[in-house]
Amino acid sequence: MSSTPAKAMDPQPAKTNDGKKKVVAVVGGGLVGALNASFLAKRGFQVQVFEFREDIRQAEVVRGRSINLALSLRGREALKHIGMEEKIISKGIPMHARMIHSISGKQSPIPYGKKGQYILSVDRANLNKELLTAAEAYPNTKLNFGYKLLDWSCDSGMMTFQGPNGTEEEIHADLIVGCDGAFSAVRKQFLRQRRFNYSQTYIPHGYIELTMPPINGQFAIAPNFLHIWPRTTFMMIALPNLDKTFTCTLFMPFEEFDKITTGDQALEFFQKYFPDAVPLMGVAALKQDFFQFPAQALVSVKSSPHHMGDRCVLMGDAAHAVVPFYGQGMNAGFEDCIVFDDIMDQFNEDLSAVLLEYSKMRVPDDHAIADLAMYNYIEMRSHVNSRWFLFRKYLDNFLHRIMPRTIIPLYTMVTFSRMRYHEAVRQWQWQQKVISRGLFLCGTTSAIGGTYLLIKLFGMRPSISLEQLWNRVLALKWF
Ligand code: FAD
Ligand code: EGU
Repeated sequence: MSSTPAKAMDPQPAKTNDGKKKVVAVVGGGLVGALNASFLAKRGFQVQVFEFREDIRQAEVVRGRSINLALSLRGREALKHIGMEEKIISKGIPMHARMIHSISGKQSPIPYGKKGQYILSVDRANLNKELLTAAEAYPNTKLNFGYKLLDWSCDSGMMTFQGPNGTEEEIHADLIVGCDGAFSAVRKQFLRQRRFNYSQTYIPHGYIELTMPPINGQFAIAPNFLHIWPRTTFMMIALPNLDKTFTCTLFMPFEEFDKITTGDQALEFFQKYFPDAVPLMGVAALKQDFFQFPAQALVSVKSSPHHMGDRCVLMGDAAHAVVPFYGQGMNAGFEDCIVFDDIMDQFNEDLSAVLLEYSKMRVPDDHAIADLAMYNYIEMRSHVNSRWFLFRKYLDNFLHRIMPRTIIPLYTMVTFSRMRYHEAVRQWQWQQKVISRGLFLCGTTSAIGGTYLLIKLFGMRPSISLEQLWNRVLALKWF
C-alpha cells in the first residue's frame, strides 16, 4: 500500500497545465523499469515503457545477466508497495543460512539471523515477467517492446527510438525515467552536463554460470541455503531454483579464465578447488558448460547527480551498477523506486523539486552500497578462504550476542533493514572503533596486570623498558 496523502486541494499534479495526464517514459523494462512502471502508474501518470528486447513473456529463451538473484528486505518492501510481494515470495526459495564448503568437502551452515531472517532465491526471468504483467494491468500504462533509445533532449523532452521495424520514431515525454541498466543510453546525455560526476570501474574478475542438476529428483545439495565455496582468488556461489537445480556462479579473474581452454583443464581446475562439486555437476556437463558462454564482465558505476533538470532521472543500474558481492544491486534499485515515490508525495509531484531532492537523498546511499560491494570484493579476493569466512562470521555473531544493541553485523543492517545505506556504513565504522578500543583495553589491561604479577610475585625484572613496551603496543595499530 502506498501512503499517498489526500490531495483534495492540489491541482492534480499528475496532469499538465492543460489538464492532460503527464506522460512519463520509462526507458528499460528490466527489473527496475518494470517495477517503476507500476509505481508511476499508481500515481496516475500516463506511463510508456520502452524496452529494447522483445517481450520476454513471449520469448523462448531469455538470457539475462544472472539466472537467479537473492531478494532481501529492501526489494521485498518495494514489491509490497505495488501489491506484488506475496506473488513473488511464493515462488522464491528461502535461504536461512549460508553453507560454507571447504576444500575437503566439509559443509558448515551459518544462519543469517533469527528464524524470520532469511533471504529468497528468485528467478530473474519470472520476476521480470510478473512485474511487466503487473504494470500492464494499469489502464494508463503501455509497454512498447523492440524500442531502442538512441538519443534524447532534456530541453524538449523528445526521445529518438529505433522501433521494431527498424524505423526511427520521435516520442515526447514530460518525465524520462532511465532504467536502462549499467550501460544506460539515457545516461549518455548526462555526461555532457555541467558538473556531472561519473565513474566506471571494471574489476579483474568475470563470471560464468553452471547448473547443478537434481539427483533422483531431489536437490543435489541442501536447498534452503546460499552455498559458498570461498577460495581467495576464486569463489563459487550457488542459489537454488524451483526446478530443483542450483545455479552456480563462478567468479574468477579473466587472466585465470584465459588459462583454461580445454575440457580437461576445466575439470582439473574444479577437482583442485571445488572437488565436492564435481560429481554433483557431472564431469561431462562440466567439461562442456564451462565453455558454453564466455566469462561475463562485472562493472561498478557511480554517478551524481541522478537527475537532469526537471525532466530526467536515472534509477537502478543506470544510476549505480554495483558488483554483486553484497547481493544488493536489484534490492537497491527497487528501494530507489520507494524513495522516489516518497519524495513525490512530499513535494506534491512538483518535478523540479522532486528530482533535486531525490538526488540529494539517494546519491549518498547509492554510493555507499557501491563502495560496500567493492570493499567486500577486495576483501574476499585478498584473504577469504573457507576458514577465514567461518571465523569472521562466528566472531561477528559472538560480538552481537554479547552486545546485541551495540554491535550489529553490517550484512544484517544492509540485508534485513531499511536503514539508509550510508548510515549503515557509518554505524559499522563506529562499531569497528568500539571493538578495537575494547580489544585494546583488554590487551593493555592484561599486559599491565601480567607484568605487575611477574614483578610482584616472582620478582622478575622486565628486560625491556616501559617505553619500548609502549611502542610495541602502538605498533599493533588497533585503533
Ligand atoms: P537491467 O536488469 O540491466 O535492465 C535494463 C533494461 O534496459 C534491459 O531490459 C535492457 O534490455 C534495457 N535497455 C538497455 N538499453 C536500452 C535502450 N537503449 N533502449 C531501451 N531499453 C534498453 N542483485 C541483487 O539484488 N541480488 C543478487 O543476488 C544479485 N546477483 C547478481 C549476480 C550477478 C552475476 C550480477 C551481474 C548481478 C546481480 N545482481 C543482484 C544485480 C542485478 O542484476 C541488477 O542490479 C539489476 O538487474 C538491475 O536492474 P535494472 O532494471 O536497473 O537493469
Ligand atoms: C553474489 C553473487 C556471502 C548472488 C557476500 C555473503 C552474491 C549473491 C555476502 C550472486 C558472500 C558474499 C550477502 C547476502 C549475498 C553472505 C551478504 C552475494 C547473493 C556480505 C547470483 N551476499 N549474495 N554478504 O553474507 O550480505 O552470505 O549471484 F559470498 S546475499 Cl560475496 Cl545476505
